[in-house]
Amino acid sequence: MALETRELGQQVSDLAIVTGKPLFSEPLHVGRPNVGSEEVLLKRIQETIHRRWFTNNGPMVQEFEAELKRALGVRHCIPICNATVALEIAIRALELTGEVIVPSFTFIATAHALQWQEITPVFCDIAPGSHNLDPERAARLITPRTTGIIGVHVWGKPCDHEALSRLAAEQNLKLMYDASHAFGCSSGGRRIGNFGACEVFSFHATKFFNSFEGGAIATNDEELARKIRLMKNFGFSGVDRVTLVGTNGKMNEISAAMGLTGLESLAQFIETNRRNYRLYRSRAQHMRGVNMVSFDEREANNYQYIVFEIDEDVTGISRDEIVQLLEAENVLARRYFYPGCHRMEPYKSYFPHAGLLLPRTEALCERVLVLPTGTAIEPQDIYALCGVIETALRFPLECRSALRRTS
Ligand code: T4K
Repeated sequence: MALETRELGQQVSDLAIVTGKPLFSEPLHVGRPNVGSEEVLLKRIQETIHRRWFTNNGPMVQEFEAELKRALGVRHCIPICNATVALEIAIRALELTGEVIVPSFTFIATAHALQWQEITPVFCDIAPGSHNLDPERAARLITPRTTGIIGVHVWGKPCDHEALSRLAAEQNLKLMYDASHAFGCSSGGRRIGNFGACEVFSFHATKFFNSFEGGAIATNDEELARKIRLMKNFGFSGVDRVTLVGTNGKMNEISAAMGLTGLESLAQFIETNRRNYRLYRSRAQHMRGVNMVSFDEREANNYQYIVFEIDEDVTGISRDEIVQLLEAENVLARRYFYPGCHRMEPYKSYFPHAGLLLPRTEALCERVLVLPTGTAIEPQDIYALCGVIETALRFPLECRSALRRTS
C-alpha cells in the first residue's frame, strides 16, 4: 500500500528520486503470486503428506488434469513440471528438427526449448500493431530445413492463428503455440488450448494462477497425447518397460494442490485483474505518448499483464528513465522481453545480424513497460504509481536532470 498520498499535480521535487522517500515501503512487484484459499491449500498439502504419495501421477495431479481439461474444453491437458520442459517435450513429440520459426519477442525459454535440442530457432518479427508473430514475415523465413512454427500468445492475446494454420498447412509444417500467458483466454469464443497441434501453458508463480512451478500441454490429438505422456515419464509404458527416450517432466502433488486451489479462485483473480486493468486504462488514456495494450473484452481474458508502450519521441522521456523513477518509488516495473531473444546468447553470436530482419521487435523492446497487477495490489497503489508516470510525462526534462544528478 502507498505510504503517502501525494497531491494530484505533484512536482518533480516530490519524487523519491529527489526526496529519497519512496511512495511504497515494500517493493511492488510485477508477478506477485495470486493465492487461492490458504486453508484449502493447507488441507490438500496435509492430505498429500498423510497419503505418502508425492509424485508419479498421484491423485492430486489426476484431479488437476481433469479440472484443466474441463476449464479449457480440450481432450487432453497433461500437467508438466514447468512450461520450459513442457515446450521441450511438445517440440520433441512433434518431431521438430532443423529450423523452427519463433518470435524473438518472447521469454527466452521459447527459443531455448528448441536450441536445447539442437534445433535452430529462426527469429521472426512481430506483425504491425501487434506483439505477436507476423505470419507474412514467417512465410518468408521458410527454408527446406524448416519443420515447424511456434506462435506465442504474448500477454494472453491470441496469435493470428487462422493465417498461421493456413501457412503451416500449405507448407506442410507443424504448428504449436507457447500459451504460457494465455490460460483462461479465448479467440473467437474458443479457449486457447484448442489451437495448433498442441499448446503449452505455464503455471509459474508469476502467472495468472500458479502451481509454484508448473505447466501443461493441451492437445486434442490422441496419438500426440499418448507420446507426451510417455515422454514426460522417461518413456515408461509399463513397469520395467521403456519404449522411447523420455525425460522427467512430471508434476508433483504439492504443485497440483496449489494449482487446484488456484483454479477454484480463478474468477476472483480475473475480476481483480480486470478492475486493475480498467483503472490503469482510465489513467493511461490521458497520457500523451503512452499506448496501453488493450484486451478485446468480447473475448475471455485473464488481464494478467499491464503493458504500456512509451514513445520517447512524444514523451521526451525514455522507458528506461521511467523505470528508474518507478524503482526509486519501490515499484519494480519490468521491461519484458528486453532486449529480445536474438540479442541474448547464444543467439547473438550465432546470428549477429538477426536484428536487420526484426525492426518492429527491436523498436518494441525499447518501449515496453510492464506494471504490477494481481491480487497483491490495491486501487490506491495504481493511482499513486500512475501519478509518478504522469509527473514524468509533465516534466520530462526536469526528471531527466534529477536522474542525472543521482546517478
Ligand atoms: N514462455 C513464455 C512466453 C514465458 O513467459 C515463460 C515464463 C515461459 C515460456 C517459461 O515458463 P516456466 O518454465 O517458467 O513455467 C518470470 C518468470 O520466472 C517466468 O516464468 C515468466 N515466463 C517470465 C515472463 O517472468 P523473471 O526472470 O522476470 O522472474 P523474476 O524472478 O525476476 O520474477 C519476476 C517478478 O515477480 C519479480 O519482481 C519478483 C516477483 N516474484 C517472483 C517469484 C518467483 C514474486 O513476487 N514471487 C515469486 O515467487 O521471469
